[in-house]
Amino acid sequence: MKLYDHSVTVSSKRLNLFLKEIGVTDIERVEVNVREGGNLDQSYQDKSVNGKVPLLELDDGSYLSETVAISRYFDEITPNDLNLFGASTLERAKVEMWNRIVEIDGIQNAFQAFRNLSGIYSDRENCVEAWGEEAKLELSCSCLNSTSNWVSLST
Ligand SMILES: N[C@@H](CCC(=O)N[C@@H](CS)C(=O)NCC(=O)O)C(=O)O
Repeated sequence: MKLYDHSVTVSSKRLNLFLKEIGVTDIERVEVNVREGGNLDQSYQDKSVNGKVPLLELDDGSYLSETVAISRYFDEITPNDLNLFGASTLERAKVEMWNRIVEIDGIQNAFQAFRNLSGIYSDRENCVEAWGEEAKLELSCSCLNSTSNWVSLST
């Protein structure tokens, strides 16, 4: 197996935190500098359905994209009793609920605010300042900013 990632990015950090937690340390890695366009060339695009990092290359030559999908894969092939995706029907449903809220209301808005306001990917997309401002506002108004929700997230 080979993991393509760019360690400074949020999605790679998110996956690497998960891997560290379940004790996966000995995986071959390829650093793809997405900020310099390392993910834009055809050979990378051919491997990845969304053209982003992280990306896992499996031993049979197939590929898996998306942080949560890759985390789930490692969780199932790595013996551990942490049950980070939940141990019961209700726990698994709650993990799924929070994952979707964090991704849709949190990470997506944070990404759009960062990308559109900083212009970091202006080599590959139109950066729209108003979109960045709106995403920043959405993030600050989202249910993720409620202290009581943080308490239930951690329990
Ligand atoms: N939903 C995807 C998001 C992946 C993603 O957006 N990765 C960013 C880095 S955080 C990336 O590769 N950006 C390069 C680009 O958009 O060209 C996941 O969780 O894996």
